[in-house]
Amino acid sequence: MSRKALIAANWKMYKTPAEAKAFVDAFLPLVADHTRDEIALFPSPVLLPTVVEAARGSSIAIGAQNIHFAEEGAYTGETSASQLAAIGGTHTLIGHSERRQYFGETDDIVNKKLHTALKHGFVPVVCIGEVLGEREAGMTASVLKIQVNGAFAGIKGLAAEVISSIVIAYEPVWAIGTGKTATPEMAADAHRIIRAEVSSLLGSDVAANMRILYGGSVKPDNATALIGQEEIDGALVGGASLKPDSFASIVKY
Ligand code: G2H
Repeated sequence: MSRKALIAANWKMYKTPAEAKAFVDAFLPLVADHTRDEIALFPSPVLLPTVVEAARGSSIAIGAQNIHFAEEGAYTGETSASQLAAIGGTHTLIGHSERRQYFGETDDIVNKKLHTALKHGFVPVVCIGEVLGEREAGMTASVLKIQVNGAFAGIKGLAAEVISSIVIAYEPVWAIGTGKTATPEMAADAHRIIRAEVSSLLGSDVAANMRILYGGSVKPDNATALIGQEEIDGALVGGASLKPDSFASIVKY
């Protein structure tokens, strides 16, 4: 089964509009000939119009780091799917561990956001992963299964072409921004667990086609070993995506 890799930059709460534009202007020439993989940038909401405009005409996809599940309403500080679509965003992260840890996002909220994202035709990147204590307690597989089941509740009834847009990002929380990376074998093991759970929930064809990215301290010097794994279909990159040359070298792993 051949799945086109997605290499995605999660800029978190970094960059001004001027810095974001300078990144795109420098980055586009570095990947102009790169067609092997899909590339996406996930900037802060305030940067989205600038980045969409700077990347216009390129094959780079632009997405939000978060959307609200409601269509609109009195949700101070939040961004709706319609607002994202209106400024040209096509992708969204859902349930990043920092959203779960600092903003109280539960599997139920992740599930609601996934339904909203799919309804609006976005490519949703659903983030899951275990914390250090769970890994050390031998709970990695059970945590991942609970997160997959929670995120995908009610998804089975949707049309196949809608389901096929879903991407999962496996991000072991203990490897995020810490410099610690899961070994390629550890990551691949987790991806097999996730794919098996998707298979039992949504069927083997859906599971075989679903892209599962790895995230957590991906850098130019470990990208090849990680993304080169048969089970790993790309990367969600934080710190090492902030500089054009660094992110371009990960794209070209
Ligand atoms: C994990 C990752 C991007 P980093 O959060 O989602 O960040 O590469 O800095 O660990």
